[in-house]
Amino acid sequence: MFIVRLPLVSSFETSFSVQTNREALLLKMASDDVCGWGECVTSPDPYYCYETNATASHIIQDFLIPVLTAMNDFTVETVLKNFEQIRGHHMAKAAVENALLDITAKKHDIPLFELLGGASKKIMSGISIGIQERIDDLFESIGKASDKNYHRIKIKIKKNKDIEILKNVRKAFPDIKLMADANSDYTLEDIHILKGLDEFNLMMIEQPLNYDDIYFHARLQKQLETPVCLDESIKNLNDTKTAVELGSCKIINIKQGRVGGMTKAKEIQGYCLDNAIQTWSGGMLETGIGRAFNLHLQTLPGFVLPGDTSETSRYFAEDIVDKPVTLRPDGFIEIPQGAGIGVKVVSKRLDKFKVFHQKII
Ligand code: OSB
Ligand code: MG
Repeated sequence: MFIVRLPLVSSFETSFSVQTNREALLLKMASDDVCGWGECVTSPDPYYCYETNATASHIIQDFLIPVLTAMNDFTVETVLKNFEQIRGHHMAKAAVENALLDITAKKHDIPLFELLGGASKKIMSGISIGIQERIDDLFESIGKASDKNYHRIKIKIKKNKDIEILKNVRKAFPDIKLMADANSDYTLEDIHILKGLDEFNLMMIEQPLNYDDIYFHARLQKQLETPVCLDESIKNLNDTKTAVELGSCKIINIKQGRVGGMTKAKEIQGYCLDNAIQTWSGGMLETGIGRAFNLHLQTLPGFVLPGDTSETSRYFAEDIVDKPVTLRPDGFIEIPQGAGIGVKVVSKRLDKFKVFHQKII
């Protein structure tokens, strides 16, 4: 288990925090001579969800790894079955599942997307731009992203940094594919503000209401033309079914790291596909390891919308893996080549950015 701290090229402000670096918990697992990597999407703080690097480290060491060591023989499916005894902690589970999948694909000498049953294809790009102090800085970031042909641009909003800003952005960029992410900053009492979003032709409004709410989002969606997209509220397939049955959203942001890993994410996208809910792959400012998983995930058929997958240089001056993710001139991203996740951890850079290292078994 490693924790690395990578400085972000620019600070990232949301309605819940300002991040200046990405402190990522990484897992390295070995089986025979094959080595796999997983990334946990937790942060040091519980501001996006209750899991943190410390809780994930505890759950991984004291509960998840002991599940593995108690099994003589296992597959990813049987491991996930045995993980069910441990409630919640989806981010911790995803990190372990990710490493096991990387190993499995490498043992078969196939790319991860093939193991998942995805199609070999180029992946759409998207960028998530944090709340800016000055509107000129926001315009500059949007202009740059638009010039690079990002397939859609998401801006973070919060109360009092919403309608006026979106009005100005739409005036300056009438044609871009645009959406807004509120990270739970509103309640139904703010319906007058949220209804105001309808005039900006947004692809969607992401997670407007409380982080664990599904019911009130359904009341909201009935009153909005703008599609509601759920992020924080969806932790598993059951939440997805609840949201679909209640009509809480038209779109779901599937972060594999948030829902317990690639296998669970695949189940959710399959259910959404059958129920006419569009999905896309979200991001958590992952290092190149987590980003590679997110890229492979998007080869599955449900991922019809561009996700939060940007090029490496949008996040870090130097990442711990090679090759970095880059955008093609048409804005698409290639799936990393090679067995497993297809990116290689550069040990010199791991050493450079490492703030913690512990051997578990
Ligand atoms: O709500 O989607 C979010 C980053 C950290 C925590 C939550 C979110 C985000 C992002 C960034 O929007 C997505 C990315 O580019 O990785
Ligand atoms: Mg979000």
